Amino acid sequence: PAPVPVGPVPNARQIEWYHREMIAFFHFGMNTFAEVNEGDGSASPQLFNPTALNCNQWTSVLKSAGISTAILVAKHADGFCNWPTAHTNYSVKNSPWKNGKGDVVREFADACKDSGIKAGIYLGPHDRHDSRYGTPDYSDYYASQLSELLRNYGPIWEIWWDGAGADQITSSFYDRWADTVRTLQPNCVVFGTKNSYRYADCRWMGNESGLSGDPCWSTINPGSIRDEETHIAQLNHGEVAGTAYVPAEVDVSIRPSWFYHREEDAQVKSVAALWDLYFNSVGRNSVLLLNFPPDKRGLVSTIDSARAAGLQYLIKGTFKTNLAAGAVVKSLHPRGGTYKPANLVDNSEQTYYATSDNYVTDTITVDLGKKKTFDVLMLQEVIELGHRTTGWSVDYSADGKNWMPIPEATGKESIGYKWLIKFKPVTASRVRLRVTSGKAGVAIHTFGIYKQPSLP
Ligand code: OTN
Repeated sequence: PAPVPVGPVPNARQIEWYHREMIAFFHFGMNTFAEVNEGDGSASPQLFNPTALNCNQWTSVLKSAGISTAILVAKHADGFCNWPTAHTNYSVKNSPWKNGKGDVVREFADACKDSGIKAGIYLGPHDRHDSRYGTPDYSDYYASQLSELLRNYGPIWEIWWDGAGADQITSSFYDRWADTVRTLQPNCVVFGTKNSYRYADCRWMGNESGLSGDPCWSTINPGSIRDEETHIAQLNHGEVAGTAYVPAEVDVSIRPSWFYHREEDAQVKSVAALWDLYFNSVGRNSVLLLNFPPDKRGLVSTIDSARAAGLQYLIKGTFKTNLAAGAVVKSLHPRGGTYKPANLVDNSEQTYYATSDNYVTDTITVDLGKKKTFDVLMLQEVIELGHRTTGWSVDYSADGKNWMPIPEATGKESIGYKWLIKFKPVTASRVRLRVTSGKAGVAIHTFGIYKQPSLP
């Protein structure tokens, strides 16, 4: 029989979300033209006038970056709406762009649809323009806008409820708004913060620098999301005994700021920095939400797109070949049946290795048949069965007798959807995974070792 799940487990939205691995964020709006990061809501709609907006260019950047999901800021805290909403005059319809006939959300949604990219929406709960902010009338206003966006632009894959400045938005606001989301778009993932904690499919991870915790559990106590100021460490690491399954989404910008500023053209993250970022987010059981701020033309800078393509080159080049594929794998406590040790290296997520129910620890030895050099390690648990393993280390051997630890892969705790580690290249004919503690028997579908290509 199959192993029984332990603790909180992901819902269908979360399982799909994890598999996206990387999401693009597009911060574009009045702030792009006012050249600020958080406008106070007083900038004139006359300022909004992209000269060459082309969302197909945005999606082509994502294609070369291997990113298949994107979230657009429809309204940031300055309150300016990127679509011609019926519910305020503070929008593109009063701008000179396309004589007020333009709709950034439409162009974004259409470009995503045409390129097979899933589209999500950031609709800022905080609003510094609308005088109703924080009142029951604001709840109506926001709900109406949410309905417009969720009814008229096709499938919306994720809704982003930024907690910034949103403390006046109580849980009753979110009860209503979540009802709108669930009714109109049942499959929509919710990024929840503060008082929207009850609806969160994914959580903020506690900083905007792209650094998830080690360990990073998908489980957390909901109160840690609600009371984020005093629970930054819990957001960053998750909580191994947390009562809810709310994994971390890592929001970080490819530039210092969320919105475009020409002065930052020299500060776009390097490919090497993005590679570290990838390991510190995707490689730590989290999803990376990487921001590309389009400029005043309405285009993503070629600097940003080249760096993102460089990251994809490294991802593809590294993970194309699991050097453990086809190796002979043996373990101390196999469950038997279809849960074979060899499933760890068969490049399939459908099959997995499991221990017998009597064991939460194990030693799994991978015989590569000959010496191989590698500098990256990947582990993937069967997330549908909950977080199981809570302690693990990886060692290698060049002769099959003497085992050497990989220091970076020693004394690790969480695994989850994906755990990646990079280290100085080692050459070995055998590698072993020692599972030293767990909440339940091992259930891992992938053990991978890889060699990084050199930086592009
Ligand atoms: O000044 N801030 O609002 C701020 C500065 C640095 C890091 C975070 C924040 S706000 C924070 O943003 C998160 C997304 O990055 C989440 O939405 C949190 O709920 C919010 O409080």
